[in-house]
Amino acid sequence: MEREAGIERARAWISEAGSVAVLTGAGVSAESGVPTFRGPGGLWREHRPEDLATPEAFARDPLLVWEWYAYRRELIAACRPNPAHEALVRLEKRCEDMSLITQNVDGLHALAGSRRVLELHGNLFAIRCCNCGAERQQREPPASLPPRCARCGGLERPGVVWFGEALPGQALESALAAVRRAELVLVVGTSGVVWPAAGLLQAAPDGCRSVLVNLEPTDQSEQVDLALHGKAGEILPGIVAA
Ligand code: BV8
Ligand code: ZN
Repeated sequence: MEREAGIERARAWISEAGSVAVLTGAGVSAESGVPTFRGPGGLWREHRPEDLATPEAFARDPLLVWEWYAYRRELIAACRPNPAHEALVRLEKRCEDMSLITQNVDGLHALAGSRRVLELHGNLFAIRCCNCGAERQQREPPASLPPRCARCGGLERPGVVWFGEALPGQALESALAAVRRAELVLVVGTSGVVWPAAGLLQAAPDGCRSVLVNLEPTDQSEQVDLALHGKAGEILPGIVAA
């Protein structure tokens, strides 16, 4: 289908749906300057995730892992929401029941003004004590690396979900419930390879329509009713227009 016709169809489906679940990945923030993980220039091209984004890596070398996160925190602190994030804010305002489920740790949905965001993989600006569990939000760089807990002196870690770790239970349950009651699921800017987030689309009920927005086809393109290829920052403003 021609792109304009696809956008038109998605726009009609969205305006008919009472309940919408949106699943986002790194591609939604690409136009803000946040590097994606697996594409050209993706973060995993230079670093193996198993070297840096696992509890084992952190146990082995907390300073190395923290240096990588400090670099990403600094890069992302300078990034601003783009028209894709902004379109999803408008959709939330208009839609009776919308859930924004994100794998992103950059916080840009909230910064854009989305009120209800389910962060499945945590947040880059959260810092949690490995010893007492105290968690804080801090955008400024830690004074020294690796940071230590002000309460108990324990080693602190980034408040993100690493490979092999369970996702935050409440966020995952709410995400699953949102997809199960959705009349439309919109999947934006994710390669769809990281579980359990990648499995959420399959929880959509019979009769639920599904739309995918991505620069290129992914494994999930086959699973949706409509796949739109192009930049999220160009396509989303079109499909949520009143
Ligand atoms: C768990 C946070 C169990 C930290 C991240 C083998 C088979 C199946 C599963 C597994 C397996 N081996 C292991 C697993 C499980 C594993 C997994 O899925 N591995 C995969 C890789 C095989 N999953 C886990 O370990 C999860 N936990 O299973 O726990 C458990 C249960 C109970 C008790 C204990 C344990 C935890 C996964 C969390 C991993 N954390 N990061 C950090 O950021 O440092 S994952 C990382 O990938 C990112 O955070 C991101 O959220 C996630 C997904 O990536 P995407 O967002 O999709 O990004 P990607 O770069 O891949 O794609 C970007 C897309 O955008 C592309 O398609 C591109 O075309 C598109 N794009 C680019 N520009 C644009 C665009 N689209 C539109 N517009 C544009 N402008
Ligand atoms: Zn502590």
